[in-house]
Amino acid sequence: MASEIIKKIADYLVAAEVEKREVVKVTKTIKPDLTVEEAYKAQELLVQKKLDEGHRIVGPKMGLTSRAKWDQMGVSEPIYGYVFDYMLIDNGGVLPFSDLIHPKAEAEIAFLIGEDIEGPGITGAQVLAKTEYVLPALEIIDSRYENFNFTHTDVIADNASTSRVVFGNTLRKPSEFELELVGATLSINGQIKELGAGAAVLGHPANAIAVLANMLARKGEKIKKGEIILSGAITSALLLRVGDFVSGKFDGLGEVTFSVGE
Ligand code: OOG
Ligand code: MG
Repeated sequence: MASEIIKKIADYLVAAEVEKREVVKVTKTIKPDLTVEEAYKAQELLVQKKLDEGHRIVGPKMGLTSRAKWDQMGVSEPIYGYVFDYMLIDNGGVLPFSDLIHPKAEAEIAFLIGEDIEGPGITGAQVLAKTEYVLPALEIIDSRYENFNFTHTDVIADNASTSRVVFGNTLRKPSEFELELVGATLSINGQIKELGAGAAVLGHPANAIAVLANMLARKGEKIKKGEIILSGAITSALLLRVGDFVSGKFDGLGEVTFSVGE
């Protein structure tokens, strides 16, 4: 049974998301000594609340897996969270700004998993062997904390800032690529703002999925066939404004776009 304080943290963060309201971080308000284990417990409760409301999990996601993100956020430890079906936006679609708090966009490579992956001891090569397809994605993160100001455990409890995802339409077999060499650009209104390559993500994006499998194993869980998993942002995230047209281009994987509406 989760303690009252862990329940309070989950309720605090769900309310912030639903009410589209930024809140002061948990380690400043509810529990200054929040541990990693307690933070994932709070995240689990938050995920369960969404499942109870009838939402479905698309897959787990990895975050904070590149130096660009570590430098931007001041937290340099990979984390995971969960993407739900209500978070999906069609490629080329519109993100209503008023649905969110202070959204930022990130370019990521996603993995469609072909076979269960159960840690511990999983390597990037094993992940690739069990990956059906890779596809490009833009993640829209929206920390529930004011100014995206958080510690490692705060952001874990907040479901790793997960908010919306746009998947691209190009699915390719991972064996057709050297994914670490796939170049990516992130543009707003036709101007390239960030650029990088797959290798920015722990040397190879498959390594991020391996880390995930090994983290889940500590709780007796595994990556499941059919899940679509984000491997984490290649570059730092860009703050969005109403009217922005956002494009991520990935060498060999095409383009993913969305517009920011009111
Ligand atoms: C945490 C989420 C990070 C990524 O791809 O690194 C993330 C944050 O920066 O708010 O999704
Ligand atoms: Mg991300």
